[in-house]
Amino acid sequence: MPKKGKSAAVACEEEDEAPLKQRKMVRNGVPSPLNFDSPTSLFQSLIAPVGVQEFFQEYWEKKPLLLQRSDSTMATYYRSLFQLSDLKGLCSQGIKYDRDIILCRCVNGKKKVISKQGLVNHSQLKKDFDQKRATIQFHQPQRFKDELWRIQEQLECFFGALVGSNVYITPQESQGLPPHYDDVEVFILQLEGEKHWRLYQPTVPLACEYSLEPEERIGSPTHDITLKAGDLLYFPRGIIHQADTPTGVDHSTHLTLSTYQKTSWGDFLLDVFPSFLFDSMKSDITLREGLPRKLLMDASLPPGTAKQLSSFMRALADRMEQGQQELRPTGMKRDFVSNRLPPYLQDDSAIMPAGKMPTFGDTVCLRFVDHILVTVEPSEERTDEALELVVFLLHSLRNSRETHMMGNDAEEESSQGLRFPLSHLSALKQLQSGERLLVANLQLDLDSDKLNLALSLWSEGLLSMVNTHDPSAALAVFQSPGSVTGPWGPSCPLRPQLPPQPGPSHQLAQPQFLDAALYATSTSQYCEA
Ligand SMILES: O=C(O)CCC(=O)C(=O)O
Ligand SMILES: [Mn+2]
Repeated sequence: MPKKGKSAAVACEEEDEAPLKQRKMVRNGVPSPLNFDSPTSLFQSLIAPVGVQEFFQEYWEKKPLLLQRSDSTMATYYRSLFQLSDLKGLCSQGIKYDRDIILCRCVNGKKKVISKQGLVNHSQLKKDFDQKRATIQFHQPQRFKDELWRIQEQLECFFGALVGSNVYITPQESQGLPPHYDDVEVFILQLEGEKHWRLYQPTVPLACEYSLEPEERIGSPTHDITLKAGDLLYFPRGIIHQADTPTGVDHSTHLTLSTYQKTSWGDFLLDVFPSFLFDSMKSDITLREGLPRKLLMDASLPPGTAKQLSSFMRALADRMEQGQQELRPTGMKRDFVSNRLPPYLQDDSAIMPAGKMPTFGDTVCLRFVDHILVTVEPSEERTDEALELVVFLLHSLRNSRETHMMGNDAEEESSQGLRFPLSHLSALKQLQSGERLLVANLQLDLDSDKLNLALSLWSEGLLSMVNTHDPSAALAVFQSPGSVTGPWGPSCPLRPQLPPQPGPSHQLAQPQFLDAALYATSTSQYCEA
């Protein structure tokens, strides 16, 4: 989300996007010690007094960081994020076992799931909590709690990766989960009461899968810590851990923020390599030569196969290094953009087209720049002879907050975005860099393309006008060679007739007035929760 107070080249701010009041106060009146001015300032305030640079140098993916605050403002704020007493209201909203809540308890080193089905009844939940001393694991509370939505949305901008969360509420003298490690980087925020944590040396550093680890394999703890309300603990994926609520503490509530699941170099390579190889086959005949006859029928591969493959790989590596071929991490990009939280906004109208339609003389810039990704992908109309590439501008403006991180594959339902010919890539990069520029100065050959691009982005709610119309710029375009009649002249197929009607919330205001002349076609039907 664009922010106020940045340099003109980067910031392209609008009054309506984040009222100042919201930045300073939580809606229920609890002052926020977090700084929401930018994704970096938010992260900085989350891990203060440690600095961002120090964090990434010393701790990230390396070792745990414990921040003991003894700060009543922080404790009050953390408590406001989620507390045991919130469950009553949440139960009345129709939360379900399994999907939203799991009840579990660690007994003799084993996880016992106290399974229930259907809707959660608050008095039953309370009974299981008090009498069975079950831990309540609440999934993805940012779906219900605005302040968590606000925090996680900013963290997703900061990391450029999905950020999920779980709340764990554990009664006195109880433990919910046996020793295990997770496949995510975690930030544990102690919201209520106290929790005793033991951390152990990883058996699989930077693990890429969740796993239980039997007590006899974990050795003695490297860290033995008690978190109090307002404290924060970070540890990398793979660190073995277990936690219990000590005697004398009524209950513990903590929030686990998690990120960087499947965001490793290996995952990136898995994403880019198939398309890279596919593209290379177009130009390298040796990759298209046939396998030895019946190779697949042998129980083991013939000698020399691995050598042959490794020589292909070396040639591919050289090719990659020369940089002639674009690397396309399309799967990861699409997964992120289509599953992340939408911008934190109180009012859906903020994502509707803003102000009047742009013209050549307008200075414009992208809105919600942190929520926009550009991908280069093969056109669906690809042929064997030539690989036609197209550009997609994908965004998360209309993603569903209600299903965030709930495992529904949003991408299948909607590949949100606008599709452009490859010739539009430079202009899109220009805009994506945060630059404010005249529509007339977009890096495209044809004036009609410049205007089409501006109009399609504006219709999608992604473009805002920075200044009032500049008639001299418009005149310059009217008079430029190749522009015979001007943008709205009689021969222009793009002449606007009606401004688009904003649809109901979560629906795209279709740029119907652009009809067939518009290259950009929305591929999105938008997620309806
Ligand atoms: O509270 C617990 O029992 C464990 C919580 C946990 O494993 C986590 O937050 O990752
Ligand atoms: Mn865990």
